[in-house]
Amino acid sequence: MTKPTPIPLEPLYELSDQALEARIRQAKETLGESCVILGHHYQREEVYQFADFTGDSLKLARLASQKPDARYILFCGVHFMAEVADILSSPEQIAILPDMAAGCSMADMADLPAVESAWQAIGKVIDVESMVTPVTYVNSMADLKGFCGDHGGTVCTSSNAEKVLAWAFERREKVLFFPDQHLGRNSAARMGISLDEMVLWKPTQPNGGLSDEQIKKAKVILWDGFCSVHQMFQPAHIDLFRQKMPGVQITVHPECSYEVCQKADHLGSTEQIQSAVRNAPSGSQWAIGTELNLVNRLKHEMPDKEIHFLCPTICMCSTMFRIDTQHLCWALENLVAGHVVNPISVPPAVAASAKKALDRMLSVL
Ligand code: CIZ
Ligand code: SF4
Repeated sequence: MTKPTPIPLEPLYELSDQALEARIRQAKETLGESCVILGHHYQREEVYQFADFTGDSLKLARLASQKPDARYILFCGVHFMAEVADILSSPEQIAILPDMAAGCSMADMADLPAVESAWQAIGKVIDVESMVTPVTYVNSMADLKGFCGDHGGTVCTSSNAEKVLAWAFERREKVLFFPDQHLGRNSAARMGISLDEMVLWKPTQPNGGLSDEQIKKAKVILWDGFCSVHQMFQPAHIDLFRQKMPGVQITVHPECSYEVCQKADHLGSTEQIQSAVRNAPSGSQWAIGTELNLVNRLKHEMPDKEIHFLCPTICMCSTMFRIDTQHLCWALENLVAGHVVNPISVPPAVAASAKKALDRMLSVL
């Protein structure tokens, strides 16, 4: 049998929005239960409307694993999210990322060779295997989750970082946290760990830019990574809102800086921000510090509340934005034609190690 030729992407850019949407609907209907479309909170509206399930990365990956009839898991999100869906789903299921260029700049800030060399360097100063638990934010490559799985470590999300850190400290006295310094710092600070007990590991500098003494004294070693979207929010933006709107409640994502999180009224993951605002009384005023698409959606959904974007400039996840209706249509129509484009397949050995780390996280939720 000859292999079907993939349908090309380019001609889809010549279609009108209506024509494109009609074709997506048609392909979705033809595929029926065999394909589940997942839409992350940061996804643009044109794509989000086609999602069968919406949520944060972990909720979506777990939902996909509970849908064994769905042979295809089309993840409208970014690369690490599709990897987690692949790891948590059954071997028969195939995770698809409609555009392979939809990565995460934060996830790219820590790679396996750099983390392994940090582990070795720390190991020259202290007994790393018995003293340090590696914890990776879910926004990381699968092989880093595998590293954590193989070294007694775990994974966290922005919803459960404090619980996961508590789990880690029950086992070993120190944590190496990557790639996001802010989530690590903000979560540890909320557990009562002082900033003096945290150090920043700079992967491009010898010994992470730290003295042996600093490594010995630290409780938390934070990787020097960050989210380019959430770092745009500044303490001055909060001051401005408080001046203009004395009753405003400020809620921000823990990927924002320590200074911003300290000034906010509430900190939370995308799911937590969403429920805080949904559960608030009608007429309440909010300024929200997270990705623009989510804030705009909440604004639209709750016209009875006054919802503002915390930053005066646009802060959007430009990599998530790469998933457009053209790529969604292209991926779906290729499935209809019997061709899987952009499958995300984590090598089995890496997936097994990463699953150990993910299972440890799921056991403490
Ligand atoms: O895990 C997720 O989906 C991300 C990236 C953030 C969040 O707070 O949900
Ligand atoms: Fe990555 Fe930041 Fe986009 Fe989240 S918002 S997916 S951390 S680049």
